[in-house]
Amino acid sequence: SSTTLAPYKAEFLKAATEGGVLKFGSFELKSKRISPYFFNAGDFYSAKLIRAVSTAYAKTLIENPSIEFDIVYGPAYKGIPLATHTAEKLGDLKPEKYENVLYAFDRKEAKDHGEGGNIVGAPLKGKRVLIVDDVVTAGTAKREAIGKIRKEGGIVVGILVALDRMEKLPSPDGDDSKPMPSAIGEMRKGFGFPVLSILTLDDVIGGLKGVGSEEDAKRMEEYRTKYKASD
Ligand code: OMP
Repeated sequence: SSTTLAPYKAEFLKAATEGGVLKFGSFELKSKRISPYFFNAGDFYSAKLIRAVSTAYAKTLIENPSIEFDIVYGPAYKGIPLATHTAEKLGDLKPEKYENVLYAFDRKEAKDHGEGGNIVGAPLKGKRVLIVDDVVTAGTAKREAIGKIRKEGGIVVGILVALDRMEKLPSPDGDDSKPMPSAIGEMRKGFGFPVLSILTLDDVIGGLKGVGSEEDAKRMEEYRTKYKASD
């Protein structure tokens, strides 16, 4: 609940809400679900919001010291600034541990001239890679990122996102009314490495109580119930 949210998480939620990163309305998701809210990490485009983002990502990693990594990797496009800012903030907040941390990201299109290749930044081969991304809904984009990193010889050791939307996996037959397990829960079980989120949908709904509009909060609660996981 909002009362137990760590201060850096509460500040991140406040920045995302005030900065218009968290939007209310009607949005079609990658999964085709129609959501009354959308978290657009592409809208963290001011110096103030970048600081809120890099602080929240870096502090989450500092608070989970058992996840050891060489490279912070952000999937194109929205993961790219997340990776560079997180790496910079890690080195800033805890240089004794993170000063030599590296970053990398992928190209959406392979480059066939110049230096070539699909990866920009630190070479992934044999390195421990931490993926930073925006949101987990179904986990599809994260599976693609893992595949790309492994193809380059990188070892994925964890994923960190801003928001866990707490949704169930899509049903294979497309019938979303069927009970299905949690998307992030299945990622955690299947991947064998930690999948962290700074905020969950519960945190967001709890944090909006008495702040945002009653109507938005009610529609978010209805959506949460509709796509709630069976486990
Ligand atoms: P997966 O859960 O890995 O399929 O990723 C969902 C992707 O959808 C995210 O990486 C975003 O690109 C996008 N998305 C958002 O950015 N914000 C949201 O609130 C919801 C989605 C989404 O479409 O589910």
